[in-house]
Amino acid sequence: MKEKLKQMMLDAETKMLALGSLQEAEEMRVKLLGKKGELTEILRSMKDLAPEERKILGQAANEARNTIETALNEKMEFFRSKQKEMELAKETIDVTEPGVPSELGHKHLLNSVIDEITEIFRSMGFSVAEGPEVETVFNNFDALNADENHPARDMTDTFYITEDVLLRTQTSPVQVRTLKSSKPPIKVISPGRVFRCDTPDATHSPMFHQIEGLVVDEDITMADLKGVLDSVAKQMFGPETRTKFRPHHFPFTEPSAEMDVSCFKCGGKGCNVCKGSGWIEILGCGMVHPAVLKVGGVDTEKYTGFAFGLGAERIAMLKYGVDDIRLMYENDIRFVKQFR
Ligand code: 2NM
Repeated sequence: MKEKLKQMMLDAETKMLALGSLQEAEEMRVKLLGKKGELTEILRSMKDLAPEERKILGQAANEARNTIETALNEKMEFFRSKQKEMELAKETIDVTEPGVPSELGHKHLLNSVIDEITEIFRSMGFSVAEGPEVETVFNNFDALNADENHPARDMTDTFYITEDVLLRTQTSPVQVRTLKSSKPPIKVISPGRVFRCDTPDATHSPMFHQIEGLVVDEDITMADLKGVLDSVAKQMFGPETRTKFRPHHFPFTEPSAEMDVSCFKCGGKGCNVCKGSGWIEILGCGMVHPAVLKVGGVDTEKYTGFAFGLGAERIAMLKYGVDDIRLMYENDIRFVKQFR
C-alpha cells in the first residue's frame, strides 16, 4: 500500500511537469483526488488494515493529498494568469491605427430656409414673435374676421381639441396676441408650425411651417406692402427677380393679393419649375382688415397695416427641387445629407 502511494506520488510529479493547460490540470485533479480518484481508492482500501498501520498510512495519504493539491493549485494558478495575460495582450489598443471618422451633423433644409427668410426680415427691422401651437378658436378664427360659416372652421379641416380650443391653422393668432400686447409701430414676423386636417400627399401635410408677417404704423399703404415684399423676393431669389400682385381674398385682409415671383430657374421664359408660365406663386398678403385691428385694440383712425403669409416647405421645395413634402419629415439620411 505504501509502495502504491509512493508510486502514485512519483507518477503525479512527472505528469505535473507535462501539464499543458488548465483543463488538463483539472482532469488530473479529478483522476487523483476526485470521488473515484486513485488516492480515494487507496484510502478506501485501508479499512482492512490494522489500526496502527492505518494511522501511519492514513497520515502519509493525507500528506500526499495536501502535496498534490498544493502543487496542482499552483499549476492552475499559473495557467490562469497565463490565460489572463493572453487575453490582455489581445485587447491591447494600437493607438497608431487610424480612427473611425465621426460625422458632423448639420441643419435640416427646412430650418435653413426658415432661418434664411427670418434673417432677411430681421435685417429689415422686423422682430420675431412666437406663440402657442394650441390656440383658442377666438384667436385663430374670430379675431381674424373669419365669419361663422367660413369653410376653414369646419371640423373636417381643423384639429379641434375642444369646442373653443384647437391646433392653430395659421400663425396669425401670434399677431393677434402681438396687436393686443404692444402699441404701433409694429413690425413682426411669426415663423412656426401650423396644423390642418389634410391627407398627406406630395404637396400636403397635416403639419407644416408658416412665416407670417405684420406691419402696423401711421400711413402704411399698399405701396409699403409691395416695396417690402418685392425687396424680400429679390433677397430670396436673386436681384433680377420681378414680382407681380394678383387680387385674391382672405377674411383678415382687404384688399388681399397673392404675390408671384418671376421664375428663378428660367427667368420668366417658362420651364418645368414654373410649369411654363414664367411665374411662381410665393405668398398671400393684404392690408389688415380694420375689424382685425380693432380686436387687437388698435386705433383704426390713426393706424393702418399690411400682413402676409408664406409656407416654408413650399419655398424650400421650389428652391431646392424637392418634389414631395413628406421627404421633409422622414429624416432619411440620404435626403437630409444632400442639403448640408
Ligand atoms: C396670409 C395672407 C394674408 C395675415 C394676416 C395677419 C393678421 F393677423 F395680421 F391679420 N397675419 N397674417 C395674412 C394675410 C396671412 O397668409 C397667406
